[in-house]
Amino acid sequence: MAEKSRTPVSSRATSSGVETAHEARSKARSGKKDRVVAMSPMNRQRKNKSHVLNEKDERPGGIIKEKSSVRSMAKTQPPSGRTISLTEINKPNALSKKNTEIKAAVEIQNRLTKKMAKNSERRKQMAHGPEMTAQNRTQERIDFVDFLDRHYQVIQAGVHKIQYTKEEFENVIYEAQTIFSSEKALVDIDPPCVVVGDLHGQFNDLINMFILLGRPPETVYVFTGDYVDRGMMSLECIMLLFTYKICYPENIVLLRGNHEIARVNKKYGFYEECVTSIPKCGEEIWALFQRCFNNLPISALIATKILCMHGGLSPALTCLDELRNHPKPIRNPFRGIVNDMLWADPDPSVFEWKASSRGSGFTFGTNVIDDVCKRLGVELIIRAHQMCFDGYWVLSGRKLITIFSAPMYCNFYKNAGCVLKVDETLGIQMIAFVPASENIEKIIEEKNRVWDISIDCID
Ligand SMILES: [Mn+2]
Repeated sequence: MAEKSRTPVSSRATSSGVETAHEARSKARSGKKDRVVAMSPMNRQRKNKSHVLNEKDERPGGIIKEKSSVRSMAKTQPPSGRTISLTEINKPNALSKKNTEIKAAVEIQNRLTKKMAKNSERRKQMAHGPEMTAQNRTQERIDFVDFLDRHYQVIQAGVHKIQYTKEEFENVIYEAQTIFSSEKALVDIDPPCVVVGDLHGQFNDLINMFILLGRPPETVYVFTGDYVDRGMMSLECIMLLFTYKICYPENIVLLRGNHEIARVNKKYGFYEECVTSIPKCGEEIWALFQRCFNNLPISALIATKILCMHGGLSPALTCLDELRNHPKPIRNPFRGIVNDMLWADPDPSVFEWKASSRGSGFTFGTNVIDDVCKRLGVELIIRAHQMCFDGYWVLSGRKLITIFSAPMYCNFYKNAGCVLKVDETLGIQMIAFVPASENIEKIIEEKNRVWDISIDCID
């Protein structure tokens, strides 16, 4: 169990090692339930139904209940006081590293330098649009690595927005767009990697995740979309992710979600955030983002066996090559394979296909999941798009997993967030981020959250 549950998180970011489920249970029995964070889906749902944020009674901490063989839980104890303190952020290397790890890091760095050189060469060769050329002529490029660091430095209690200049927006959007437009609609990627679900502007949670699981290029990420809307810090999320894409294009995949569509994010928060927090040119920057979003890839394929997308399946998805070669940019999709894949939801009660109550895309039954996996030769579908209280939902004999990575969604739900870690042999670990139960009111108030980690393994 302990072996299965070991991750870079437990070895890097924790001081007290791995606690077994048995230990967690006995601790819970003895009344120390403050740090035991996972609970059964049933219990969590029951609790969440009657909770609003200001209630002072029991928080979404609970006792681990092993429900089935699918669910073997272990708990890693984070270092005490796991807030994102500035000291920790500024000293990522304080986490003890063995020599071998340092060597590995140097190798990664060397590989990365080569990739970066290759990529910048590719960018230079690419034909830029007229605006792009004007942009390059008139403006100095920003130092993207410094720019990345700034995102970690400014996050502290009381700082909830980052002020970007117009030049920074333009630089990041144009550079990112150039890279996205050179990617296929279906991106092939090798494991190991971490697959992440909806973020919805929860920037502090995103930063927390990078600190806990490693930042690109050290850890490779596949994000499945919905970076913007709902949350307060969509701009920070998208600017950080785009900058990672610019710096390490081979180590991070950013897929499109249904909220990376103009008609959606005009309505659900992103447009508002742009016009209120960017002086004078908010509308213009919002429009630039939309043009960039049109170039985002739709789907990722990990080691030819795990297919990732934001929403789900489409009746038009009959062949992966067709999807791979789908032309981009894709402006304002409202029907067809791309639209379906951004909007669809699984529903075990549906036989085959049914028009979605969302007003776009379909819901599909488990027989569709089985058929599509067989037809496309994939073993697993990973999608996001629906909030789950445990952060994940496994369907159809492990053929489809839903993940949702915005814990305490909208500061209203008491859900966990979850990401999936895919190893070289395509083993999957679910890493759930559960808001800690101590001082939760204070944490919410300061918009700085704490994640405890629980790790589920599935066979
Ligand atoms: Mn969505």
